[in-house]
Amino acid sequence: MRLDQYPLAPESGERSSTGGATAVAHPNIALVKYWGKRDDELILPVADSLSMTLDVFSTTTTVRLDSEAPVDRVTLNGAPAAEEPYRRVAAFLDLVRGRAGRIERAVVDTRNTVPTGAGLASSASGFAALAVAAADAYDLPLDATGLSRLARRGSGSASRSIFGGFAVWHAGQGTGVEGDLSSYAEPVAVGDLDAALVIAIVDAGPKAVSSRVAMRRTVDTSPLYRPWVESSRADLTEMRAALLRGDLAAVGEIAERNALGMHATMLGARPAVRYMSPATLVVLDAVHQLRREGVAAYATMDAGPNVKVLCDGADAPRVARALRSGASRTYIARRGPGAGLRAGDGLPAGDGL
Ligand code: 2P0
Repeated sequence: MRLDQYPLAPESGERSSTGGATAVAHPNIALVKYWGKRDDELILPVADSLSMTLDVFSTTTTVRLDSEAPVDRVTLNGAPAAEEPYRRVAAFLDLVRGRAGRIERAVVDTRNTVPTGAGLASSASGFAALAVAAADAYDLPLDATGLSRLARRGSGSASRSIFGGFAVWHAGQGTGVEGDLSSYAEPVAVGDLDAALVIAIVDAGPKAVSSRVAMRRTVDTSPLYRPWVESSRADLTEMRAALLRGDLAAVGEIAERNALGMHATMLGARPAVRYMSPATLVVLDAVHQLRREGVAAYATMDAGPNVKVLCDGADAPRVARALRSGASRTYIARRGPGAGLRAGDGLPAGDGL
């Protein structure tokens, strides 16, 4: 038994003297899902969730302070950010400035390596990288827990991308300050496990309903929501035990039923939200066929039609081949590192990156 081998986020104790910082973070895939908030403003979830941080599709974000600038400037992959992402990044910077007692505006440059049009969300890696870079640039001293709480305010799932390997995001208790202080992620102890996630892209188009809107509608209108939350709490307890045992089959079974249950809550919403497409079901059938052939492969899906298949690292190439019946592209991901500062630009180095 060990805590995960990957480094925690660095404490942002190393100060940059240049008024800027660059950070790198990776996306994570939840094996026990976050679906539903009890507080939209503070991004406090209804239940705990648990994820694996990936070693692919990193986000690199640079935050430079500009004391002359009247407003923040934000570029995404080299182009000015659209209105909605700009608003979210500027609101996040306001939060950091408020905590740090600073007023300078920032120039934010974010680059995602997730393939363009792959239909994979980048808000987890995006806000984890922004939290680490902005905290350093504004001299806000935060440990890994503080960075996780801060990243949570940008996007809930970003709280988990502060950590490498497997991480649990605690829902915490209460609302207001009590809720804010008690809701953060931390690493999960795992046994001997060579887990891979094969990412099957079935549809690269933009989603019809954002996960934020779908989540709220599900909590407010789906009669299936509360029962899923109850079963998800039990899934989390069982998942932690399965990870500790290094029991990939149990981890996969729990992850698959948790994801299907989450999608059932959305189908029960009024009006229904359906992210699964016919191609999603073709991939799910291929996963069932793999199991019939004796391969331990288990599916999970997020707020979109793409499928991520958990399997042993040694089986990943075979699983990827089998999924191509329904998927246009596949990628193999393994456990990746936590978010951290990047060396270069005269800025201090982050741990392990
Ligand atoms: C998850 N998802 O646990 C779940 C499963 C999608 C399905 O976290 O509103 O972008 O910014 O907190 O983190 C996607 O939601 O939502 C997500 P906000 P977020 O990974």
